[in-house]
Amino acid sequence: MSGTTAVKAALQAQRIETPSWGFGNSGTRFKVFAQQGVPRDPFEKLADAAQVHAATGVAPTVSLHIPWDKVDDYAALAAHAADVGVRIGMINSNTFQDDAYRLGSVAHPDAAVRRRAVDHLLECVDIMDATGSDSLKLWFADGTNYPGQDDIAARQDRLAEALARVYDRLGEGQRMVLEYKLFEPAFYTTDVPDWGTAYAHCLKLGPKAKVVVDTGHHAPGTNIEFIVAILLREGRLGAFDFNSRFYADDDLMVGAADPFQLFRILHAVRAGGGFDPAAGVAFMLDQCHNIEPKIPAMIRSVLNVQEATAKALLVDADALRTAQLAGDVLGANAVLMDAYNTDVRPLLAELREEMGLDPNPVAAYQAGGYAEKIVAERVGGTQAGWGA
Ligand code: PSV
Ligand code: MN
Ligand code: MN
Repeated sequence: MSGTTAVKAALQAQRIETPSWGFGNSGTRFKVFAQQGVPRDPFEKLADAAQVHAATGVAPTVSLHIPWDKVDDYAALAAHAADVGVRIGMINSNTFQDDAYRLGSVAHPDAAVRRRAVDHLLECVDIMDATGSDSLKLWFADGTNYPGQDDIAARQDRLAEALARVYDRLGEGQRMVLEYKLFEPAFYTTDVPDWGTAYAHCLKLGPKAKVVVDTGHHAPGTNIEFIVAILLREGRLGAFDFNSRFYADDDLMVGAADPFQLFRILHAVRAGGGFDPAAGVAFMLDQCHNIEPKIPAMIRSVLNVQEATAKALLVDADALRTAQLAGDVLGANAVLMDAYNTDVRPLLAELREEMGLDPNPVAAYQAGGYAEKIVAERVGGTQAGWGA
């Protein structure tokens, strides 16, 4: 296989999962700007996600968020997904929107609240069984706002106990992925604030527990590619939640704020063997588009991941290794920059044509009439759950 053919094959094999909540109305805590034509139920969210897959050919799975995507019949939802051309991906739990969770969920001081949270997580595993999903994605809003509010270590004990109960419930072929976030909604301590805490819990749990790196969940200046390299090396990188941030958890389109950072991250993925399906790394988008049209923004995000992936795949690994081993600092850096500065859009356009797709997925979507159809058909779309 020539170099270009191998790069194209890897790009064609890459899968990028979209989030159901990225298709509903969303906003900040100041305002939700409702958009016309947004989905009214989980079935319509899947239909919109299918448009992203139809345009890009690499986004065949959709993450659900429970209870935002609660339905009576999950088998019917999975069947509908298949009808529109996608599959159900990860099941995201939600232990942050009930009044009971004011002081946390799985780390709450009250055992009754912890039980309620664990019951929800177990219900999510039931939904995995019913939909055929293989991954439970956990993000906890747990933490404290004031020094002394609760015991830091005791909260870790409660968290570990809850995670162990859910881990034990996982079936054959199922896994859990644990996401960390530096801060927010808690401001003093967060119970899973960083990759080290997530990794420590995963290590204790066992091989079916892995870490999620949400690119928006770090302090400014954090070297995310270093974290990626370490987690891959330890076999504990479970998934990415891709998005961009300028200040906090802004959830903007991935690759919009810092395309070079995205490239560096994906270079670390490649260097650590993370594009090999056997590594089990899921590439997902976790974004909410508040002011821009949602489906084209999701398509654009998929393209941004593809462009950064293509550049990472174009890094001349042999030349890089030679320069590194020779201590050629400038030469090694130049190998990386050459790849980053390559315009990969023609290569991707060519690949799409080979896949029977339009070379310009955003334009193809816009010309397809779907946006006009949903505006006409759907009245009263629901909010994704954020920023009310
Ligand atoms: C909250 O920060 C968050 O954005 C996390 O990144 C989760 O993955 C997502 O919400 C969905 O629960
Ligand atoms: Mn996330
Ligand atoms: Mn987030």
